[in-house]
Amino acid sequence: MSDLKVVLTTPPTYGGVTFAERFTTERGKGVPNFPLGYLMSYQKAYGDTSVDYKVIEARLEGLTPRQTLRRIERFDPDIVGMGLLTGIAEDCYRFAKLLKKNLDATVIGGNYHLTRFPEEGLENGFDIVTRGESEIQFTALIDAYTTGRNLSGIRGISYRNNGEIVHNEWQRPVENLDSIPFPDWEPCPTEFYLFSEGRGSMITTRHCPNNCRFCQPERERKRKYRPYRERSPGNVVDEMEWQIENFGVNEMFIADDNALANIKRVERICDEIKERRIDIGLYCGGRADAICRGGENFLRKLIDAGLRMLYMGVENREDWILKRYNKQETSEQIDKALKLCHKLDVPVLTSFIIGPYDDPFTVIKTMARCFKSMGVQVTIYQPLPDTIDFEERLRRGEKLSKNWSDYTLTTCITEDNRMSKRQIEILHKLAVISLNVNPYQLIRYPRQTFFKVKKTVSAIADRR
Ligand code: B12
Ligand code: SF4
Repeated sequence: MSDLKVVLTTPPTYGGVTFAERFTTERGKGVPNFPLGYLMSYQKAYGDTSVDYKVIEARLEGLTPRQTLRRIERFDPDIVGMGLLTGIAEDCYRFAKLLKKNLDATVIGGNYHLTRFPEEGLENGFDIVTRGESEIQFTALIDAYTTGRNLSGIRGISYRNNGEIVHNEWQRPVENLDSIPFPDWEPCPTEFYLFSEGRGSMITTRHCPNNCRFCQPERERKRKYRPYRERSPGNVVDEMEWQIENFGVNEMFIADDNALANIKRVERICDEIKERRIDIGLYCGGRADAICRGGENFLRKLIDAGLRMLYMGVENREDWILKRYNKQETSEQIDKALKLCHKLDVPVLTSFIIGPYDDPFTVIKTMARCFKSMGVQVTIYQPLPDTIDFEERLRRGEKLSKNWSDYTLTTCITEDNRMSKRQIEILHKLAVISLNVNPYQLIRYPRQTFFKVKKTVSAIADRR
């Protein structure tokens, strides 16, 4: 028994929530924090069961840095952990330094941004950084803390030893996803999560078999820490039942990168839902090529299992631009998939990128393709750290912004554009407004359009 106390938190904001965050939360409720839920459930299953956890959702709860600090102080933790996506990295660093100044606790950081820039974390308030998926190394760290074991044997972490930064060997992530227990939501402020309104969410696969240049890391890093893996259909449907029983959910948002990648597996999930007579509305993302491969029967099967909406990355109307992104699907496939969804009355939420290869005509053509969607998410192309494109640009000597707050997909940071940065940003705003409040949507999806207008207005008003 250790009686170790651990706080896991999102960083408080130092300047208003980002534009992107406004869109991903609804009426103050957000998608549950999968990484934190999984870190805790795995640690409890395979390590010391007496660890006392508290999760603070500083951003969702609207806490200031001082308020967050006071909450953490009251809990008097031995360890504080934070995950860093690039867009919120600056906030994380400021808060980690505040923690170090005020608390006698070990500050651990993880997630995408620190996987690429572990040194940066160690220079900005973090004592230890975990790289890649971290269930195994997090459990080992807790174990080391309670037993006094040396950090040198723990793979997948970076830390300082006598002032020198040490990067231990990579840790391969958990191979069998079914061996990870369902995320632990007990220590979380669940009233801020969507499932408090009956809307569940889950992750059924990790990562993606495709290799879009703006999304995936180069082959070697992908092999080491981001291989595509799937949970078994039985395990997925077990979690659906668990969420229904424990949180009373009646909708399920499948937050995978590429949920329909393996058609046979998805069909088995649908069969299992039917066999167990589960009545649930399903919302998930899927690529057009999967819809085309599966065809009408596949889509009907999904609808029969409860599909209420599909989220599809359309990206662009031009084949040559899709090729540059290495999207590995054609404009014809995207058209065909959208038509099929339309024919079977499946609302589609599309997303597309305005990027360096676009001119006003390619943007208008892509917008036309998305016109009949239930909603459209438009982002500006950014080479996010660790992606194939980011690394290639760095190698070419391109000066990429190191102001991480720019990386929220709403500003233009690339230099090799066919349009000016200003034109791209103006087109982006026009596209967001015109596509999300168009006459077609107002008639076909009046309720959703109302909420979207509300969100768009408050996101624009709150933009930093
Ligand atoms: C689900 C998801 C979301 C959800 C919910 C996220 C949530 N609450 O957890 C929603 C839809 C809200 C979302 C929003 C956004 N997302 Co998102 N999202 C994902 C997605 C598809 C899955 C994430 C996930 O849960 N994976 C499963 C968990 C178990 O794995 P994990 O997140 O990697 O966590 C592990 C490790 O990273 C590490 N770790 C993570 N946190 C911590 C903390 C500590 C203390 C430790 C020790 C370790 C650790 O251990 C975890 C367990 O193994 C990923 C893509 C992906 N394949 O991961 C993109 C991804 C994370 N999102 C991304 C982006 C850009 C965004 C948005 C900015 C997009 C937008 N324009 O709206 C917003 C911003 C959100 C924000 N607050 O900043 C990028 C991040 C890139 C980057 N470098 O930061 C990703 C990688 C997609 C991509 N390739 O572009 N997202
Ligand atoms: S953009 Fe979508 S399809 Fe492409 S690699 Fe990322 S998750 Fe996979």
